[in-house]
Amino acid sequence: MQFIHAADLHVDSPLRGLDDYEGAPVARLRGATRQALIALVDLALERRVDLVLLAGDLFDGDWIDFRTGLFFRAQMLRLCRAGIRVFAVRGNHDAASQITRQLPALEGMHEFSSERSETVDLPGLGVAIHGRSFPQRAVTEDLVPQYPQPLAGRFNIGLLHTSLTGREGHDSYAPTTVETLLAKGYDYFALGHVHAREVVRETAPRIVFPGNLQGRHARETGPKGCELVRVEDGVLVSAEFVALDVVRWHQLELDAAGLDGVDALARRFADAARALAAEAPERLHALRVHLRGQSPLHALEARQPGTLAAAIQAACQELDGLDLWIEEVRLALGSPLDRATAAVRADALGDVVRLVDAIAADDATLAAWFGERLAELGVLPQPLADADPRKLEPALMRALLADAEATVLARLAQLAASGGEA
Ligand SMILES: [Mn+2]
Repeated sequence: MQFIHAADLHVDSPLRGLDDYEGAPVARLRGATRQALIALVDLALERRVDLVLLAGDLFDGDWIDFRTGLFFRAQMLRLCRAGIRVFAVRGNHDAASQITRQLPALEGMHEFSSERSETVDLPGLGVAIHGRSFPQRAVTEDLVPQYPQPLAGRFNIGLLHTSLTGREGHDSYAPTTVETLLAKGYDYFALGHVHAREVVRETAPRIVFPGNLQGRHARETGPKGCELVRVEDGVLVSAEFVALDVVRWHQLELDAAGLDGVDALARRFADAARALAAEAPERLHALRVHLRGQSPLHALEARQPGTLAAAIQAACQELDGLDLWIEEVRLALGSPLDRATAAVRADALGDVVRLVDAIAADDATLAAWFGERLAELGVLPQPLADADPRKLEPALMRALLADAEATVLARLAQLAASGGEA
């Protein structure tokens, strides 16, 4: 008996803000959640699995129109026609209360009740599946104690959308603990909700978050896909991760140390990008580039803002045979000035360094200063939406501040060198 376990498909996730990016492959990015679902169904058919288990957040939220639901149903129909049964629970994003449109049920696909947990017994396969859907978005209680007892003589699977004991970047929903899961006496927990893949427990029972099927933005990096599990005579004999993503997101860290100009930067970027895309050359790779370190590059950027991002875009043009898109280039370049020496100067250079030190004195002062500056800007455009001071990490604010300082100092130094008034 073989089954696929996937979760967090977020089909037709809107990927807001893409239109603000120049040259973004918008259609391919927006279509990626659909293509990944097609790949999942292809895999199920190829491997002739018996079951497909979907652990919630099949959809991102209420469908804009019926097309999302019809597309999803057509894919499930491909499985059902091949005799593959589908079992699903709803999570916080597609809770019963969230989806207002409905389509005729599909014979062969079972969606677990949102009112109570229930068991589907499949004696022919020697499997029992236990599950419950979220009735509304915010499920605050532990659902596991109400899950049914395991059935004797079956491989018992618990299908559950949960944040478990809490995971960074994920709201706490249907919280529970590994101990509570163990006490249940099941053989496998097919979890959903956490978008980063995590094998919480290897075996007896195996507890897995497969991660989402397709990364949706630069914070959902690396391979995304599903679990393919084989059970023989009631015993799990193999479990493997299969990547199904069509767009792969990366955060590429580039050290600018030792780079003296745009040519050197382009070469360093090209080498790093080639290495990164080599793992899966057939996919579209979306990169957020972080350029860090102390380098004369910061002076180039200060003189002509946009130079470094353009150098990276230019390098990208020459990478034939690789499917790459630069989502964003973030700069955190250090000032080559000796800050300690600059801080005691009586001129404008000293003023800048002392001001930055005062702002960055502690996290609270830093957050308050960023809050005031951002408030002055009013509503932020979408690419800057995560610059909301309530969401910013102190480390990121310090990096932004250091970058701004480097820019100002470089301009001041330039003015001084050309004999202008600083
Ligand atoms: Mn999700």
